[in-house]
Amino acid sequence: MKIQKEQISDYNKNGLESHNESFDFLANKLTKEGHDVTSIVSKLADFQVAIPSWALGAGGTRFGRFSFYGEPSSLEQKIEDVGVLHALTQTAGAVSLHIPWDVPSDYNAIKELANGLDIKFDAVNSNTFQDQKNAKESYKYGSLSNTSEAVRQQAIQHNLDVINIGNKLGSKALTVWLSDGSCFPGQNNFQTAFQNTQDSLKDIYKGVPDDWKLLIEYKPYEPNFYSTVIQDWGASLMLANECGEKAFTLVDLGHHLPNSNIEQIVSILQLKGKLGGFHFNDSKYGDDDLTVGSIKPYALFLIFNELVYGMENNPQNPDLAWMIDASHNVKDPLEDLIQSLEAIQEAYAKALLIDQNALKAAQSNNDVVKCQEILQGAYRTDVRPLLEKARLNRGGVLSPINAYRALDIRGGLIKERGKNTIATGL
Ligand code: LRH
Ligand code: MN
Repeated sequence: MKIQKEQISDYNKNGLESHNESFDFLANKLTKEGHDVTSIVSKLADFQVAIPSWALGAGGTRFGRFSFYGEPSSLEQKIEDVGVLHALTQTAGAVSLHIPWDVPSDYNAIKELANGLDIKFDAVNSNTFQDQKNAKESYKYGSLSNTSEAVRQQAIQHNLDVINIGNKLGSKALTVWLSDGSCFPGQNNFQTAFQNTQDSLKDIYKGVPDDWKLLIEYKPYEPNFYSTVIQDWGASLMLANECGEKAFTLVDLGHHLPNSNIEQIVSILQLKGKLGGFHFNDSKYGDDDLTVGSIKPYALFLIFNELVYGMENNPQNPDLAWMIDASHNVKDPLEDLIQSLEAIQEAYAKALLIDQNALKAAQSNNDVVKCQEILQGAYRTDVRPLLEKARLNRGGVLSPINAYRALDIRGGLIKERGKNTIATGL
C-alpha cells in the first residue's frame, strides 16, 4: 500500500483554515515572547524517528496475542507500512531492523523500495536472546557473558554478521541488547559474566566500521529476574568506555526501575559524550513498551529539556539515534506508532520553548519557583499547530490518526493481505 500525494492534499483541504488560524495565533504569541518560530518548525520537521521493524504487527505476552489483521508478513511489507507512517507524519523517515527477524532476501530491491518511500536504515539490532533453528550453541545461559567460549564465539560472530547486513543497507550503527543474566542468587559469578561480556564486546568492536556506532542497551530485568549483566546505565557506560570512542550507551525509556530520574541519566551521559541513542516508549510498571507519552508525558518533556540543553552545550556528544521500541497488545500497531511519533514531536516542541538562558540564570540564583515556572510555562503551551505546520511543510497530513481512519488504511491492508498474516518480531 502506498499513500498518494493527492489523498493527502484532499484530506488536508477541510482542516487548513482552522490550522492557519491556530498557527497564526500561536506564532504571534511565541514571536512576541522572543521565539524563532520558523527555526522551531524546521527543527521539528528535521526530527526523524526510526520505526522498529519488530513492532509493525500485534505484540503479545505469554498470556496471549490478538492480531489486528493485515499485518506485514515480509520485510517488503514492513517497509511499506513504515512508508505509510512517513507519508502521513513526515517524521518516520527511518526503520531499525532486527536480525534474524528481518534478513533481506534481495538487498537492492529492499534499498530501492525504502529509497522510493524516503526511508533510511537506522541502527541494526542483533539477537542473541533467542536460539535460531540449527544453531550449534544455545543462549539459554547467556550469550556474550556465557561461561562457554564456544557460545560466546557464536554470539560474537552473529554480531559481526549483523554489521555486515547493516553495511549492505547503509546502516551506521549496531545495537546490542543482552538478556544475559540469572534468575537465582548464586547462579552467576557476576565478575566472570561481566568480564566475559566486556571481552566479547571488545571483539565485536573490532568489527565496527570507522563511521559506525556501537550502541549498548541496558535493562534491569526480564527475561532474567535476579540479575542482568548490563543492568543499568553505569554498566553500559563502563563497557562503552572499555570498547572505545565509537561505543555509546542506548537509553530505552522502559529499562529503568520505578521512579528512576531518567532525565538526569540522559544529562550526565551527554556531559560525558557517551549518549548514543534512544528507544522511546512509556511504562507504568516494567518494560511495558506502551505508547510514548501515554503514562508519563511530563517526564518525557523533562528528558527533552536535557536533550535540547545537551544538543546546544555538549558538542562532545554525537548526533543521537532516535528510535521507538514499542509493542502493541490492544491498539492497531500503526495507530499506536502514529500516537508515539506525535508525543515525541510534542515533547520536543515544548522543550524548544524553554528559555534555556533564563532557566540557567534562575538556577544560578537558586530561584526555585522561577525555574519551575519557566519549565511549566513551556509545558503548558499547546504546541500542536507547530507540529501540524512541520508536517504540512513536508507534505504530511494535519492529523495523522484522523487521516489514517478517514483513508481506512487498516481496511485496505486487510483487503490486500488478508486476516492470517503474522509479522515477525515480538
Ligand atoms: C529489550 C528490547 C531491545 C530489543 C527488544 C525487541 O527489551 O528493548 O531493544 O532488542 O526489546
Ligand atoms: Mn529497546
